[in-house]
Amino acid sequence: MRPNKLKQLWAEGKAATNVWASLNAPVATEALAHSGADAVVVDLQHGMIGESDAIHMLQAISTTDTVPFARCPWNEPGIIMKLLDGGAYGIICPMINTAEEAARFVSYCKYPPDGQRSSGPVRATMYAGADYVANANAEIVTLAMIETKAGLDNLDAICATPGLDGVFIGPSDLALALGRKPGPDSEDPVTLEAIDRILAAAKAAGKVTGIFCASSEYAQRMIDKGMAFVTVTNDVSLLMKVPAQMIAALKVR
Ligand code: 3PY
Ligand code: MG
Repeated sequence: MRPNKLKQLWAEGKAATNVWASLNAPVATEALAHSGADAVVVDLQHGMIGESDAIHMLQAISTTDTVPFARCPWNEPGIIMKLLDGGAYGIICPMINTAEEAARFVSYCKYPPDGQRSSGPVRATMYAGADYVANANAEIVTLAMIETKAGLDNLDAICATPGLDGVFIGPSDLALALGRKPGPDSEDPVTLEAIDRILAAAKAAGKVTGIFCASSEYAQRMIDKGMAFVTVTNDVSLLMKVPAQMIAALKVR
């Protein structure tokens, strides 16, 4: 099976980067996959992306060595298993509140006896190799998002989930859960304290931590703290920010 580059990087204690794809535009996804990021995350939770869009986007990513990742819309087995069958090498699951939810999430990503994933890796086998089913449990990355009050309360139990590779911080939902202003790259002390708490709990459990960021400066700060997986930007903000800056720089009228 094609090895999962993220697992290799993390085993060496190295951090990995990702860019986030929210638009149902496979050629744009392909461009993101050529950015040099270690992974591209196809976001089916908040992205404008349906199931078949996601498969086309995973195909676009796999024209490169960039690792194809997806965020599922919810902790639901049907879509998680279809994304894996479509060649996703990692799943980020939003809004994990309890250890029981985390265990269910992991079970959807792993074939028996480790989980309850159903066998039918139609495209995954083309991407990964004929020995996919035998090795997928070890190669597929599972990340549970910690971004709710319950998730914070149950942090240690979630981090202890067998087979879970790590946690991923959604700073906007996390801030909302704490009664703070939502948004990436937060400087709010209460949100930052929660981010540190999540990182420490995951580290104590031997798990990696990732976080959604919106700039390389903030992503670097998070890597320096010990984060293993950082988002640096997403397609929508790239499309909105750069033309806006260029137009603002002109003296048109
Ligand atoms: C959040 O910030 O809540 C996220 O889920 C990142 O997309
Ligand atoms: Mg979120």
